[in-house]
Amino acid sequence: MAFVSFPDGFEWGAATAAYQIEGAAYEDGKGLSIWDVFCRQPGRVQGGDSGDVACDHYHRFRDDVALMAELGLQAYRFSISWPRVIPFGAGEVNESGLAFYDRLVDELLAAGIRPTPTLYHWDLPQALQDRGGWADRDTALRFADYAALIFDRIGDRVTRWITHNEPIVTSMAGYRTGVLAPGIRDLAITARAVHHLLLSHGLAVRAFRAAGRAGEIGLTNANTSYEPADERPETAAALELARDFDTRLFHDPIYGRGYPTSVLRYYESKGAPFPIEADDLDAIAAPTDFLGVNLYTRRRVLPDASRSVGFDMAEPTLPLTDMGYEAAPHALGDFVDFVSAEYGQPTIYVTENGVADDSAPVAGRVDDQPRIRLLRGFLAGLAGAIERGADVRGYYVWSLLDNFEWAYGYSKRFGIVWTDYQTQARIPKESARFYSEVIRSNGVVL
Ligand code: IFM
Repeated sequence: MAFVSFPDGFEWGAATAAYQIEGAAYEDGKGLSIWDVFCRQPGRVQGGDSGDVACDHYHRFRDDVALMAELGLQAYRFSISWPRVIPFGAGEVNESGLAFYDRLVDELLAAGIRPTPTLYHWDLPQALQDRGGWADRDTALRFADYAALIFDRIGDRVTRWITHNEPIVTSMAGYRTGVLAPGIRDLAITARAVHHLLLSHGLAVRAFRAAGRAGEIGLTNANTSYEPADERPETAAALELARDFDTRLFHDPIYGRGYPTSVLRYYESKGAPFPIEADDLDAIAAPTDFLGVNLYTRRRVLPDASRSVGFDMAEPTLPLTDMGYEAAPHALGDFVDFVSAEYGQPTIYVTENGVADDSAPVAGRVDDQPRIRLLRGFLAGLAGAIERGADVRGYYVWSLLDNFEWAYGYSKRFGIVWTDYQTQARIPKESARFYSEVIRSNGVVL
């Protein structure tokens, strides 16, 4: 048995998102989001599920914060529902919605837990989607207004902000493959969405600096740790292409490098140019304070000349989790090594990492050993990356609670706390106890 410790002051948290846990989809003046609409379209979400009630966190947040405190959490990442606070995305502000986030922030602070809000975790006001959503440049401008409103309202108490959660998923799954809301499949619209998402991030960062609030702000993306499937030089080239289309597409512009040429060429060759206007790239590169890293797995890359992108993914070789992801404990440390070296050792928070595992209660106990095993490995890898020089300051497990897993409905359970969707009872799983001990000892036993 070995004990791997984390640096003093390392911060341990858990993450959730508004649509996945809040419920109260039609209460207190909240406007419609694209997810309210998407869930009602037949065949879009497994089991016809929706976030109408979800974990009912909107009504139970005080109990949930008390549970976080019992677990010893030091930080809590949640998202703000844009249509809850600005029902039509622009214009009229919903005071009851703002008051909810006021109360949540106060409750967290009273429990000694750092609030870490994400401004956008996929629930765009439907009124903005009706005008084109992220394909429309105006959405980026409205996002900056919304961000300024939130900075103004809770910026006196919040010291860590995330602009967007996973713009790669918002754009690719929302507008290219159409598996997530708004369910569009169009490459030209995807290119516009990518650019306007990043632009909105940059404009929000500028609004944050203009507001003169203390604290740090950054963007969180979804990442995969790519590995070459074999030792051939053409595989090494394919690996770099995969990184261009994934990590670099969303990180290079943030770090002032513009879009990767390979990606721009691909989109242009398909008649889907990025709608870049003067000053956009400067706005997108507005200096941030940290990089948020979400990571769940690795993928192995192969060259594939028959595909216009020039690469493909090899078949998995590791056991799969309930999400069908390879159980690759080394992936987190590997990715952090890569991204840290690639962008000059930025400050990093791991803003999501976790495991889908459907271990269920037996006599009131949820013994989710597969999750614990994988979390242990992820954390050991992360400690290694820190040891090798990455500036990682904190980690948020995904997720605090089992919740609405988007197109999978309630069929996937990522929580360290079991949610009984019938009674809304919460049962901390064995992984919650494991995580509490990680926090208490600031390290992990291997
Ligand atoms: O549930 C999602 C979350 O909303 C975004 N990142 C990945 C999680 C697990 O799939």
